[in-house]
Amino acid sequence: MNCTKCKTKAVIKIPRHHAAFCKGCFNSFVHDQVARAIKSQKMFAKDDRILVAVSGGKDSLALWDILLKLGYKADAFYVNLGIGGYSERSHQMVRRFAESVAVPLGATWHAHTVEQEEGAGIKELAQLVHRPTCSTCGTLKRYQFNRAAIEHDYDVMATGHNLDDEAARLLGNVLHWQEDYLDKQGPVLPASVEGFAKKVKPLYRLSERELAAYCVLNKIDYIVDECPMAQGARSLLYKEVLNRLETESPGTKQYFYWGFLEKQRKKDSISPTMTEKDRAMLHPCATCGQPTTAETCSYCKLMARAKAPSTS
Ligand code: Q46
Ligand code: ZN
Repeated sequence: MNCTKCKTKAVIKIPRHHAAFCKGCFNSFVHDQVARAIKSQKMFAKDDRILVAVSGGKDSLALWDILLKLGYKADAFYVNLGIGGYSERSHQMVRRFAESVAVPLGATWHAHTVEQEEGAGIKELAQLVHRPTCSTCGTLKRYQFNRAAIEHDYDVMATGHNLDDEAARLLGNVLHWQEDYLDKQGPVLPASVEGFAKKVKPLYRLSERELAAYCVLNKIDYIVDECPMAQGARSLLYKEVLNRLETESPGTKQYFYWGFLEKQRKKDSISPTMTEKDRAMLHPCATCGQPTTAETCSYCKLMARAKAPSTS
Protein backbone atom coordinates (compact mmCIF):
# COMPACT_ATOMS: atom_id res chain seq x y z
CA MET A 1 0.00 0.00 0.00
CA ASN A 2 1.48 3.31 -1.10
CA CYS A 3 0.83 6.89 0.03
CA THR A 4 -1.89 8.51 -2.06
CA LYS A 5 0.07 11.77 -2.14
CA CYS A 6 3.78 10.99 -2.47
CA LYS A 7 3.71 7.27 -3.45
CA THR A 8 6.21 6.17 -0.75
CA LYS A 9 5.19 3.38 1.66
CA ALA A 10 1.96 4.21 3.48
CA VAL A 11 1.57 3.71 7.25
CA ILE A 12 -2.17 4.33 7.58
CA LYS A 13 -5.27 3.80 5.49
CA ILE A 14 -8.18 6.29 5.69
CA PRO A 15 -11.10 4.45 4.07
CA ARG A 16 -13.58 7.35 4.44
CA HIS A 17 -11.30 9.51 2.25
CA HIS A 18 -10.31 6.59 -0.03
CA ALA A 19 -6.73 7.39 0.87
CA ALA A 20 -3.57 6.01 2.50
CA PHE A 21 -0.70 8.12 3.83
CA CYS A 22 2.95 7.94 4.85
CA LYS A 23 3.82 9.61 8.18
CA GLY A 24 4.65 13.01 6.66
CA CYS A 25 1.56 13.16 4.45
CA PHE A 26 -0.64 11.88 7.31
CA ASN A 27 0.59 14.69 9.57
CA SER A 28 -0.18 17.20 6.78
CA PHE A 29 -3.66 15.65 6.38
CA VAL A 30 -4.37 15.96 10.15
CA HIS A 31 -3.06 19.54 10.33
CA ASP A 32 -5.05 20.43 7.23
CA GLN A 33 -8.32 19.03 8.68
CA VAL A 34 -7.83 21.13 11.82
CA ALA A 35 -6.90 24.24 9.82
CA ARG A 36 -10.06 23.75 7.72
CA ALA A 37 -12.22 23.37 10.83
CA ILE A 38 -10.79 26.57 12.33
CA LYS A 39 -11.25 28.54 9.12
CA SER A 40 -14.64 27.28 7.97
CA GLN A 41 -16.22 27.68 11.41
CA LYS A 42 -14.39 30.97 12.17
CA MET A 43 -13.08 29.53 15.45
CA PHE A 44 -10.20 31.93 16.15
CA ALA A 45 -7.52 34.08 14.56
CA LYS A 46 -3.72 33.72 14.56
CA ASP A 47 -3.16 36.18 17.41
CA ASP A 48 -6.00 34.93 19.66
CA ARG A 49 -4.97 33.30 22.94
CA ILE A 50 -6.42 29.78 23.21
CA LEU A 51 -6.93 27.68 26.34
CA VAL A 52 -7.07 23.95 25.56
CA ALA A 53 -8.79 21.62 28.06
CA VAL A 54 -6.43 18.66 28.43
CA SER A 55 -7.17 15.36 30.16
CA GLY A 56 -3.99 13.41 29.39
CA GLY A 57 -5.91 11.43 26.74
CA LYS A 58 -5.00 11.22 23.03
CA ASP A 59 -7.48 13.79 21.69
CA SER A 60 -6.68 16.72 23.94
CA LEU A 61 -2.89 16.20 23.81
CA ALA A 62 -3.05 15.83 20.01
CA LEU A 63 -5.10 19.05 19.84
CA TRP A 64 -2.58 20.97 21.94
CA ASP A 65 0.27 19.62 19.78
CA ILE A 66 -1.48 20.42 16.48
CA LEU A 67 -2.39 23.98 17.50
CA LEU A 68 1.19 24.70 18.59
CA LYS A 69 2.59 23.19 15.37
CA LEU A 70 0.16 25.31 13.33
CA GLY A 71 1.63 28.36 15.09
CA TYR A 72 -1.24 29.23 17.44
CA LYS A 73 -0.82 30.61 20.95
CA ALA A 74 -2.25 27.66 22.85
CA ASP A 75 -1.94 27.06 26.61
CA ALA A 76 -3.62 24.22 28.50
CA PHE A 77 -5.90 23.68 31.47
CA TYR A 78 -5.98 20.36 33.32
CA VAL A 79 -8.32 19.23 36.10
CA ASN A 80 -7.05 16.55 38.49
CA LEU A 81 -10.29 14.91 39.65
CA GLY A 82 -8.72 12.90 42.47
CA ILE A 83 -9.72 9.50 41.03
CA GLY A 84 -6.81 7.46 42.47
CA GLY A 85 -4.28 6.01 40.01
CA TYR A 86 -6.20 7.22 36.96
CA SER A 87 -5.82 10.88 37.94
CA GLU A 88 -2.18 10.42 38.91
CA ARG A 89 -1.34 8.85 35.54
CA SER A 90 -3.29 11.39 33.51
CA HIS A 91 -1.63 14.26 35.41
CA GLN A 92 1.74 12.71 34.67
CA MET A 93 0.95 12.45 30.93
CA VAL A 94 -0.01 16.12 30.79
CA ARG A 95 3.08 17.18 32.72
CA ARG A 96 5.32 15.07 30.50
CA PHE A 97 3.88 16.45 27.26
CA ALA A 98 3.95 20.01 28.59
CA GLU A 99 7.59 19.80 29.66
CA SER A 100 8.89 17.99 26.59
CA VAL A 101 6.86 19.62 23.80
CA ALA A 102 4.61 22.54 24.79
CA VAL A 103 6.80 24.60 27.15
CA PRO A 104 9.78 24.56 24.73
CA LEU A 105 7.34 25.94 22.11
CA GLY A 106 6.47 28.86 24.44
CA ALA A 107 3.22 27.51 25.95
CA THR A 108 2.18 27.31 29.60
CA TRP A 109 -0.35 25.15 31.46
CA HIS A 110 -2.62 25.49 34.47
CA ALA A 111 -3.61 22.61 36.77
CA HIS A 112 -6.66 22.58 39.03
CA THR A 113 -6.65 19.90 41.74
CA VAL A 114 -10.17 19.14 42.95
CA GLU A 115 -9.05 17.61 46.28
CA GLN A 116 -7.19 20.81 47.11
CA GLU A 117 -9.56 23.40 45.69
CA GLU A 118 -12.95 21.84 46.41
CA GLY A 119 -11.83 19.91 49.49
CA ALA A 120 -12.60 16.34 48.27
CA GLY A 121 -12.17 14.13 45.19
CA ILE A 122 -14.93 14.09 42.57
CA LYS A 123 -16.49 10.80 43.79
CA GLU A 124 -16.71 12.06 47.40
CA LEU A 125 -18.09 15.42 46.25
CA ALA A 126 -20.77 13.66 44.21
CA GLN A 127 -21.73 11.51 47.21
CA LEU A 128 -21.98 14.59 49.42
CA VAL A 129 -24.42 16.26 47.04
CA HIS A 130 -26.28 13.02 46.11
CA ARG A 131 -25.66 13.40 42.40
CA PRO A 132 -24.11 11.08 39.82
CA THR A 133 -20.31 11.46 39.61
CA CYS A 134 -20.29 12.41 35.93
CA SER A 135 -22.85 15.18 36.26
CA THR A 136 -20.97 16.63 39.27
CA CYS A 137 -17.76 16.34 37.25
CA GLY A 138 -19.32 18.05 34.23
CA THR A 139 -20.56 21.00 36.29
CA LEU A 140 -17.20 21.40 38.01
CA LYS A 141 -15.04 21.09 34.88
CA ARG A 142 -17.20 23.50 32.85
CA TYR A 143 -17.12 26.02 35.67
CA GLN A 144 -13.39 25.86 36.39
CA PHE A 145 -12.44 25.82 32.70
CA ASN A 146 -14.52 28.91 32.03
CA ARG A 147 -13.24 30.64 35.19
CA ALA A 148 -9.61 29.98 34.19
CA ALA A 149 -10.25 31.29 30.66
CA ILE A 150 -11.83 34.52 31.94
CA GLU A 151 -9.32 35.05 34.78
CA HIS A 152 -6.30 34.62 32.53
CA ASP A 153 -7.85 36.55 29.68
CA TYR A 154 -8.00 33.87 26.99
CA ASP A 155 -10.02 34.64 23.86
CA VAL A 156 -11.31 31.14 23.30
CA MET A 157 -11.53 27.73 25.00
CA ALA A 158 -10.86 24.61 22.90
CA THR A 159 -11.78 21.00 23.68
CA GLY A 160 -10.57 17.76 22.06
CA HIS A 161 -14.00 16.40 21.00
CA ASN A 162 -13.52 14.40 17.81
CA LEU A 163 -15.82 13.17 15.04
CA ASP A 164 -16.69 9.98 16.98
CA ASP A 165 -17.63 11.98 20.10
CA GLU A 166 -19.81 14.39 18.16
CA ALA A 167 -21.49 11.71 16.03
CA ALA A 168 -22.23 9.61 19.16
CA ARG A 169 -23.64 12.65 20.93
CA LEU A 170 -25.75 13.50 17.90
CA LEU A 171 -27.09 9.94 17.76
CA GLY A 172 -28.02 10.12 21.48
CA ASN A 173 -29.73 13.49 21.02
CA VAL A 174 -31.67 12.26 17.99
CA LEU A 175 -32.72 8.99 19.65
CA HIS A 176 -34.16 10.94 22.56
CA TRP A 177 -35.28 13.95 20.50
CA GLN A 178 -33.36 16.35 22.74
CA GLU A 179 -34.14 19.35 20.61
CA ASP A 180 -32.56 21.89 22.98
CA TYR A 181 -29.28 19.96 22.88
CA LEU A 182 -29.49 19.49 19.12
CA ASP A 183 -29.63 23.25 18.70
CA LYS A 184 -26.39 23.66 20.63
CA GLN A 185 -24.41 20.81 19.12
CA GLY A 186 -22.19 22.75 16.75
CA PRO A 187 -18.38 22.92 16.93
CA VAL A 188 -18.58 26.58 18.04
CA LEU A 189 -20.43 28.01 21.03
CA PRO A 190 -20.10 31.79 20.90
CA ALA A 191 -19.16 33.83 23.96
CA SER A 192 -22.35 34.70 25.79
CA VAL A 193 -22.47 37.97 27.72
CA GLU A 194 -19.37 39.05 29.56
CA GLY A 195 -18.14 36.17 31.66
CA PHE A 196 -18.57 33.23 29.30
CA ALA A 197 -15.72 32.49 26.91
CA LYS A 198 -16.23 31.22 23.37
CA LYS A 199 -15.89 27.42 23.10
CA VAL A 200 -14.67 25.51 20.05
CA LYS A 201 -14.01 21.90 18.96
CA PRO A 202 -11.27 22.01 16.30
CA LEU A 203 -11.03 18.19 16.02
CA TYR A 204 -14.57 17.55 14.79
CA ARG A 205 -13.30 16.57 11.32
CA LEU A 206 -10.98 13.83 12.67
CA SER A 207 -11.87 10.38 13.99
CA GLU A 208 -10.71 8.75 17.20
CA ARG A 209 -8.63 6.24 15.23
CA GLU A 210 -6.88 9.01 13.27
CA LEU A 211 -6.05 10.88 16.48
CA ALA A 212 -4.67 7.76 18.14
CA ALA A 213 -2.50 7.18 15.05
CA TYR A 214 -1.34 10.83 15.16
CA CYS A 215 -0.19 10.37 18.78
CA VAL A 216 1.57 7.07 18.09
CA LEU A 217 3.34 8.34 14.96
CA ASN A 218 4.44 11.53 16.72
CA LYS A 219 5.47 9.76 19.95
CA ILE A 220 2.91 11.59 22.09
CA ASP A 221 2.44 9.51 25.25
CA TYR A 222 -1.17 9.52 26.44
CA ILE A 223 -3.33 7.72 28.97
CA VAL A 224 -5.03 4.87 27.14
CA ASP A 225 -7.60 3.95 29.82
CA GLU A 226 -10.90 5.77 29.84
CA CYS A 227 -11.84 7.45 33.12
CA PRO A 228 -13.11 4.56 35.33
CA MET A 229 -16.40 6.42 35.82
CA ALA A 230 -17.11 6.27 32.06
CA GLN A 231 -17.75 2.52 32.15
CA GLY A 232 -21.21 1.62 30.95
CA ALA A 233 -21.82 5.15 29.64
CA ARG A 234 -24.39 5.33 26.86
CA SER A 235 -21.98 7.27 24.67
CA LEU A 236 -19.70 4.20 24.50
CA LEU A 237 -22.58 2.08 23.19
CA TYR A 238 -23.43 4.71 20.56
CA LYS A 239 -19.78 4.76 19.49
CA GLU A 240 -19.77 0.99 19.11
CA VAL A 241 -22.91 1.08 16.96
CA LEU A 242 -21.49 3.84 14.78
CA ASN A 243 -18.21 1.93 14.42
CA ARG A 244 -20.11 -1.07 13.09
CA LEU A 245 -21.85 1.11 10.54
CA GLU A 246 -18.53 2.75 9.64
CA THR A 247 -16.88 -0.64 9.00
CA GLU A 248 -19.70 -1.68 6.68
CA SER A 249 -19.93 1.67 5.02
CA PRO A 250 -16.92 4.01 5.44
CA GLY A 251 -17.87 7.68 5.75
CA THR A 252 -21.11 7.09 7.71
CA LYS A 253 -20.01 9.05 10.80
CA GLN A 254 -18.74 11.95 8.74
CA TYR A 255 -21.89 12.00 6.60
CA PHE A 256 -24.10 11.87 9.68
CA TYR A 257 -22.39 14.66 11.66
CA TRP A 258 -21.23 16.95 8.86
CA GLY A 259 -24.63 16.57 7.20
CA PHE A 260 -26.26 17.68 10.45
CA LEU A 261 -23.96 20.73 10.63
CA GLU A 262 -24.86 21.68 7.08
CA LYS A 263 -28.60 21.48 7.84
CA GLN A 264 -28.10 23.44 11.04
CA ARG A 265 -26.19 26.16 9.17
CA LYS A 266 -29.07 26.58 6.72
CA LYS A 267 -31.61 26.67 9.55
CA ASP A 268 -29.59 29.26 11.51
CA SER A 269 -29.58 31.60 8.56
CA ILE A 270 -33.41 31.57 8.67
CA SER A 271 -34.14 31.71 12.41
CA PRO A 272 -32.01 32.89 15.37
CA THR A 273 -30.07 30.18 17.21
CA MET A 274 -30.94 28.97 20.70
CA THR A 275 -27.65 30.40 21.88
CA GLU A 276 -28.83 33.90 21.07
CA LYS A 277 -32.06 33.30 22.94
CA ASP A 278 -30.12 31.86 25.89
CA ARG A 279 -27.82 34.83 25.93
CA ALA A 280 -30.72 37.12 26.67
CA MET A 281 -31.61 35.01 29.73
CA LEU A 282 -28.15 35.04 31.33
CA HIS A 283 -27.14 37.21 34.28
CA PRO A 284 -24.33 37.06 36.89
CA CYS A 285 -24.51 34.41 39.63
CA ALA A 286 -25.36 36.00 43.01
CA THR A 287 -22.42 34.21 44.66
CA CYS A 288 -19.56 34.13 42.16
CA GLY A 289 -20.55 36.43 39.31
CA GLN A 290 -20.26 33.85 36.49
CA PRO A 291 -23.18 33.87 34.05
CA THR A 292 -26.19 31.71 34.85
CA THR A 293 -29.88 31.48 34.02
CA ALA A 294 -30.80 30.94 37.70
CA GLU A 295 -30.20 33.10 40.78
CA THR A 296 -27.11 31.06 41.74
CA CYS A 297 -25.01 29.07 39.23
CA SER A 298 -24.96 25.26 39.38
CA TYR A 299 -21.36 25.18 40.64
CA CYS A 300 -22.13 27.48 43.59
CA LYS A 301 -25.26 25.44 44.38
CA LEU A 302 -23.18 22.27 44.27
CA MET A 303 -20.50 23.68 46.58
CA ALA A 304 -23.12 25.06 48.99
CA ARG A 305 -24.67 21.58 49.24
CA ALA A 306 -21.26 19.95 49.67
CA LYS A 307 -20.41 22.32 52.53
CA ALA A 308 -23.81 22.17 54.25
CA PRO A 309 -23.48 20.47 57.69
CA SER A 310 -26.21 17.87 57.09
CA THR A 311 -26.69 16.95 53.48
CA SER A 312 -27.92 13.41 54.06
S1 Q46 B 1 -17.47 13.07 33.35
FE1 Q46 B 1 -17.38 11.10 34.31
FE2 Q46 B 1 -15.84 11.99 32.32
FE3 Q46 B 1 -15.70 13.15 34.71
S2 Q46 B 1 -16.04 11.44 36.04
FE4 Q46 B 1 -14.74 10.67 34.39
S3 Q46 B 1 -16.20 9.85 32.92
S4 Q46 B 1 -14.02 12.50 33.46
S5 Q46 B 1 -15.67 13.06 30.41
ZN1 ZN C 1 -21.69 30.90 41.00
